[in-house]
Amino acid sequence: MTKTYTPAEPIWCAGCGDFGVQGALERSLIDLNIAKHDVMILAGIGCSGTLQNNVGTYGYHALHGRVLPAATGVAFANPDLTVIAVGGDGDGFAIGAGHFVHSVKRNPNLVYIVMNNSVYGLTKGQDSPTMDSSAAEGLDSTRLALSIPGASFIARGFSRWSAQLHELTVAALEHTRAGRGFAFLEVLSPCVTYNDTYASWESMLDNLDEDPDYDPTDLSMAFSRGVALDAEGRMPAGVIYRNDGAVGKEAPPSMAGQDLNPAQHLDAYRGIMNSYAV
Ligand SMILES: Cc1ncc(C[n+]2csc(CCOP(=O)(O)OP(=O)(O)O)c2C)c(N)n1
Ligand code: SF4
Ligand SMILES: [Mg+2]
Repeated sequence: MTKTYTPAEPIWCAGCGDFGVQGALERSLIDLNIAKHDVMILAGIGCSGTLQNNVGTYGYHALHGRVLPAATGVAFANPDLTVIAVGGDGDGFAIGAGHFVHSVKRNPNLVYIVMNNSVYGLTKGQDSPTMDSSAAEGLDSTRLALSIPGASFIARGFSRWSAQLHELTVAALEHTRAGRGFAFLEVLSPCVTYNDTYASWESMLDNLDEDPDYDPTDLSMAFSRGVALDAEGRMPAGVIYRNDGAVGKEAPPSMAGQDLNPAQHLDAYRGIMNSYAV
């Protein structure tokens, strides 16, 4: 029984980028002084999703591709929780792509961390939507998110750049906890077993956080920089876009906060039941 309440040890291969993502998340929750019982981590299916097993907060393992609807439900049902959805690039941008688009658009108050390794790790190495292959160029999720009306926070980290990843995780949590909505953090998190991209990704990244001329509150600058970098075979890291005036989607009245005294609805219930009577 005790095991149920004890976080598991990571099962990732030695060198997997997901260790860095978990470390940054735990450190950020500690730095922001958020109690475990005020956090819920929800995960999709994949090597990345097992992060949820390792952290002693509330947790939920959703169906593959369905972590965002579940997380939105949690955020609406209990707005006092800090809700964090995690998953892989297959989970988020293949089977779950529709949910990703509409979550960015609706802007619920939750953090979404995608561990992008450009491969299906758990199922042993199939191409994912972000993989550059001979068949097709990989999708850039940050530019997809930028194109969706309502986008309020878009950032990219790299699991090897731990100091920046920590800062980005804190910034994402702060965005959501301030009620500004959906904070999307894509972390380049290499899979050493099926797609080891540590060296190639490091050489491709342009760290926007170190560029004094880059303004992350300027949507058109975010787009044009992303497109220009892509043309050079490169990609941005850091806070790509931030709307500090955004307002997270209002939760409908919380079930937990409602007076559920059945007596007050008795006449309505009787009316409904009577309407079925023959
Ligand atoms: C509905 C459904 N379809 C397919 C699968 C098989 N499946 C499990 S994980 C996965 C992809 C994992 O890739 P990703 O989301 O990138 O996570 P990673 O393992 O790379 O972290 C697939 C296709 C499943 N579990 N459920
Ligand atoms: S298979 Fe890849 S993604 Fe999965 S744990 Fe190993 S290194 Fe990480
Ligand atoms: Mg993956």
